[in-house]
Amino acid sequence: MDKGIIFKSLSGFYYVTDGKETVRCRARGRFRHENISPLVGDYVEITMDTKTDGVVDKILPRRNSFSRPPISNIDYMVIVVSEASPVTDPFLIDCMTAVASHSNVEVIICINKCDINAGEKLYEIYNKSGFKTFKVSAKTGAGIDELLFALKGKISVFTGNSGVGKSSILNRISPELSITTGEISKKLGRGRHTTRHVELMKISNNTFIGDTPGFSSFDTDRSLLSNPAELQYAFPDFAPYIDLCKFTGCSHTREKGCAVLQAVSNGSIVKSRHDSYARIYAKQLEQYRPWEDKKSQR
Ligand SMILES: Nc1nc2c(ncn2[C@@H]2O[C@H](COP(=O)(O)OP(=O)(O)OP(=O)(O)O)[C@@H](O)[C@H]2O)c(=O)[nH]1
Ligand SMILES: [Mg+2]
Ligand SMILES: [Zn+2]
Repeated sequence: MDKGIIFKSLSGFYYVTDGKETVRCRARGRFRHENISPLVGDYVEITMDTKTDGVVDKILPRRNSFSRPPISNIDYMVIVVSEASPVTDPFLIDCMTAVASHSNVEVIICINKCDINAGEKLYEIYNKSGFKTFKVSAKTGAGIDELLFALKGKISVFTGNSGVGKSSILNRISPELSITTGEISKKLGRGRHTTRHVELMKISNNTFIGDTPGFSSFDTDRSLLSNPAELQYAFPDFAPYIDLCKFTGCSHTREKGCAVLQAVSNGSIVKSRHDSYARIYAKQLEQYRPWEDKKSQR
């Protein structure tokens, strides 16, 4: 094998597959000197040392990368949510969609536990806002085939609040994975999350899915605390109205005659989406330090 994708990183070794074989690799010392770490999701060139072991020589350009969880080249961020216990707060979903948008990752909303609660409220919000939205049940298997079909040939990462059923859906997709799942409430003293490390599971030839522990660990600070003027572009459902808004530098939060606010009041933009935008915007204004923003130092 001379090239492949890193699907697992453990104790300083990178596990590379070309879809057929797996090679356990070290990274060239050069990477450490240049302060670069190979990431799960990286496409790499390798040199074989023995039949089973090799060295990562080169990391091909990444289309995106995250530090928490450490992963790259994601096609889809699958935000797993639920209206059964634990109920997902739309504000958290909107933070994640903004992060995804900033990082050039497409979003899929996956409403799980539909055997207990059909998730109509969340479906209404996200389907209407233009996101691919699926209703599934890891327990009964309902909707899982449709979800899987959408993920074919892509690298996807599951994120979502702890206990929402990310690992359970993966087990339903591929029972032989046997990922540990569990009730958070019962795990006293052993840490909150069941899922700890990041690994891409190979579902079929070019289809990979990564499980991650709850929302809190996803890389949110980088994009959410950046320039407030850019936040509007992280809400793709606002796009047609941003173009119509005639005020330069409009915050779309209180200006009279703002086209975005008008779209919210006539129902073209879902109100909870705009509420989240305004909440993140206010937080950004509080913390924004223009003199620390590289782009404004030009
Ligand atoms: N009724 C029902 N229960 C589910 C469903 N999916 C998952 N569960 C249960 O919800 C609990 C949590 O599921 P996990 O798959 O561990 O949740 P997770 O999102 O991976 O949680 P973390 O790894 O902590 O982030 C388990 O007890 C599952 O059996 C579902 O579709 N219906
Ligand atoms: Mg899990
Ligand atoms: Zn406006």
